[in-house]
Amino acid sequence: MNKKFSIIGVPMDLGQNRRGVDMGPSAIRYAGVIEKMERLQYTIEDLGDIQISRPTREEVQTRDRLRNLKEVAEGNEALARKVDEIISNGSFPLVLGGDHSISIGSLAGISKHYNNLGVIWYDAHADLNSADTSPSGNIHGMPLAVSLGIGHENLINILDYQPKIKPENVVIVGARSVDDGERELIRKTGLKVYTMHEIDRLGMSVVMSEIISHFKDRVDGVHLSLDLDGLDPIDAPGVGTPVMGGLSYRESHLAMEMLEESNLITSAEFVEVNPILDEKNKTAAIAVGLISSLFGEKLK
Ligand code: 6HN
Ligand code: MN
Ligand code: MN
Ligand code: MN
Repeated sequence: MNKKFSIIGVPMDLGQNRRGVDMGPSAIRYAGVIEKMERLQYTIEDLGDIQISRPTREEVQTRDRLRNLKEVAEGNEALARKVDEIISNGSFPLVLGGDHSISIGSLAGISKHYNNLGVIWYDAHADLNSADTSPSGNIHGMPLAVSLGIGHENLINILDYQPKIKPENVVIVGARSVDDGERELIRKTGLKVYTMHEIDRLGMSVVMSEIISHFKDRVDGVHLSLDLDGLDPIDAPGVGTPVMGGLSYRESHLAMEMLEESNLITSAEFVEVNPILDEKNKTAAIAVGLISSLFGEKLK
């Protein structure tokens, strides 16, 4: 794996309506992400945070089916340019969120560098909504659809190309809260989804083996988009949209270790850590634990 890492924080909370997730990058830094990575002997640079502008009061009052569209689009444009630059410099982008709307910018910046980018979407949700199907108007429920080229033009056209990814290159892991419109899109596109049901039946080890062989020799890079709400709220309580019956810390840890061994991952993001809703920064600490496993921390 690439030995040079660039951390970029995205204090974005405008893709949903609970404040606090903008402090996610600080919480993950405070939980020791840099020190951990340095102990793993990586060269690591912290590029600080992308600046996110706040909506005016008038904008907040007139918000509609796409809450804070303007600010979310602008923030993602800036993130996309930064991630693009990181990869051009030969470094591995590690993006810290922020709500999941930031995947729009991450994938825009990353996918430019690949012909066939694979994506692992580790999440309780499918994030496949658009303005017409969304039950909430929250853009953090839309980034996977946007990256497939479905959604508002200001979001799908970031960095002036689309779509960013192809449906056959996407795998969702941990889904247990999927809206009707999302289900229809999954059926239409044939997108690969491992729901909790399949993970319970097969076990995480088999699921990850299948995903790894699905991607091997088919893609030229794999982005891991890990939403901490993919984990069970007992393990990861500090998230804005918790759903019971999720993946355990141990299963997630195993998944990261298997991905590390596969050598497939070329970029990653950890999103939706909300320290205001957390218990003593536990969810940020779990994010750091998973990041360490993904980058090769071994017990012996
Ligand atoms: N996330 N499907 C719901 C919505 O509002 O579209 C929840 C989305 C959650 C998004 O956790 O990143
Ligand atoms: Mn998500
Ligand atoms: Mn989620
Ligand atoms: Mn381990």
